[in-house]
Amino acid sequence: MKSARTLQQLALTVKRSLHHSHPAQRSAGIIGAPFSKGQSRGGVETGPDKIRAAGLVDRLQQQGCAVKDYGNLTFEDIVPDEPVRGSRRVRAVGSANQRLSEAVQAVKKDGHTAVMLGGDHSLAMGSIHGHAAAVGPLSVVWVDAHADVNTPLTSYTGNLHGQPMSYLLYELQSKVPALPNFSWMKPCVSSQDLVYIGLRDVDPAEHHILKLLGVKAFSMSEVDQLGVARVMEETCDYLWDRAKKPIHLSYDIDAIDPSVTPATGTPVVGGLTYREGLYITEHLCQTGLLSAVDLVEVNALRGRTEADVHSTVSTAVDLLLGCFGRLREGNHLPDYSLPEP
Ligand SMILES: [Mn+2]
Repeated sequence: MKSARTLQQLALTVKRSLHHSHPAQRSAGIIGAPFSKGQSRGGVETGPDKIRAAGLVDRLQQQGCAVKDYGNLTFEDIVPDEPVRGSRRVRAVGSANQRLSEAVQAVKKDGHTAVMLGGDHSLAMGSIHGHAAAVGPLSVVWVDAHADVNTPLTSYTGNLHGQPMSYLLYELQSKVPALPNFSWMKPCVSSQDLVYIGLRDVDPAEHHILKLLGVKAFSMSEVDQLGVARVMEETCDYLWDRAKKPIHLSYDIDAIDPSVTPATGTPVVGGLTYREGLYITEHLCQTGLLSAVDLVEVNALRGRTEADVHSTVSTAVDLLLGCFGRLREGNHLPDYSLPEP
């Protein structure tokens, strides 16, 4: 009886300390990936510097998060880079992602939560590959208007930012042709360890793939039906049913409604509200399992006004702060003491 009570108390203490785990215990390792060749619109390569200029590093530090900024990666210009099986800039995308994968591995080995600032969403290949290479099997939470799971053979556009998940999933390997500069790339995600949130623009082939593999997806219909709190509860229940693995959050800014984040390459109406978008980050942060975050597709040249760009970039910063412990109820550092009169 006595020991049962002690155990119960211990469990309670552990639960409390988990719930109150402080952001100061986290550290962010930031990698800028100014890369835009996974799609055809210029401007997305300025994303990392725009997000930094909005004060990301200072604001993370102010909330008690240790930060190491690894700077921007540089990518070689590869010419010629003729289309392969209809896919464009394949060599540049393959080479950039190999570099990014190595950079993410280094950040993970230094013990940080990796933060990859894109750049377009083709960068998720290198980011997730590097993350998995460093820590082992992952849970992937993909927040996006699009599923980005076309194969090179199903893509309408030939843009690799619409294809990264097809290269990453074990189950699709027989459907993906060998491409130049991709020999380093090995699939590393099981379709049962992937959850989509925010989908509302899914191609027929992508929809077929999601159904064929039984991928868990909360489209905007499910967000409407269940509410974001239930979506996040079910997301974690589903992912943890097998094992509590490190979480890779791949956040495309176009998941948020274009009324809030218009400065992006492929905006789609009917997206997540600012509050829903933020809630996803708060919830994943509180799991204590968030191990890497991508924030991609911020494109300052796609905003019509300065206000468009500001709203998009500041939302991106807020999402990242949410990933590192910022709470809307307020935060204070653990050593805070009230001034004595
Ligand atoms: Mn995307």
